[in-house]
Amino acid sequence: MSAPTPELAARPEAPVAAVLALGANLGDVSETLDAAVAALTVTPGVLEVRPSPRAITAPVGGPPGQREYLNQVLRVRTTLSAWELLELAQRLEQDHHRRRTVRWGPRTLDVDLIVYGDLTSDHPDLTLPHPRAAERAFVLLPWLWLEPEAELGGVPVAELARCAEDAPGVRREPPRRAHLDGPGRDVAGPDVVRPGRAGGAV
Ligand code: PH2
Ligand code: MG
Ligand code: MG
Repeated sequence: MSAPTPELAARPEAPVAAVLALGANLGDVSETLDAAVAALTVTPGVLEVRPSPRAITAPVGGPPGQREYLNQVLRVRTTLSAWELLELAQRLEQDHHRRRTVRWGPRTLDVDLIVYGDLTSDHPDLTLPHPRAAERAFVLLPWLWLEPEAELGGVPVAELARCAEDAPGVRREPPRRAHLDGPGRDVAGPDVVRPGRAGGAV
C-alpha cells in the first residue's frame, strides 16, 4: 500500500462512528464472522461494536458456482485513524488466511471499510465511502436492519437498498439458538458488544 494522506492517518479527537462490512463464503462462515467480531471487540482503540443481523446472500460477480455468502455489517466507535482501521481490517482477513487471487472470488473473510465518520477519500488504497456500497444490498440490508435511519452519502440506506439489484438474493439469517451464543447476547437483534462486558464476547 502507498502512504496515507494526512486526513486518513489522523487519529480523531473524539471517537468516530465507522461502518465495516464482513463477508465470507469459504469454510465455517459463521465461526469466521464470530471470530472477527470477537477480535474487534478486544482491539485497543475500538470502543464499541454493534453487529447487524446476518444475511445469507447470493454471490455478486466473481466466478460462477460460488457458495452463498454470509454477510454482516458492524457499526463501531473508534479512536483509530481511518488508515489504522483499514490495516486492522486487512489483519483480520490475513488471520483467516485470506488469499487475494481471483477478483470477487470465494474468500474466507472479506472486511471492507464502508464509512469512517463523514470522511471522503479517493486514495487508491482507501476510497471513502466505499465505492460500491451504495449499490450492494448485501451491505445495505444488514446495515438497514441494524440502523433503520442510516444514510450513506446523504441518501437513506433504505432508499438505496430498494434500488439495489441484488436485493432479491439477500435473506436474513434466522436467529441462532441462544445456548450457542452464551449468556447475555441476543444475536437476533442489534446488540452492543463492549470489551470486558460479562458475556459480551462473541
Ligand atoms: N463480496 C464481493 C463480491 N461479491 N457477493 C456477496 N453476496 N457478498 C459479498 O460479500 C461479496 C459478493 C467483493 O468483496
Ligand atoms: Mg468486499
Ligand atoms: Mg474487500
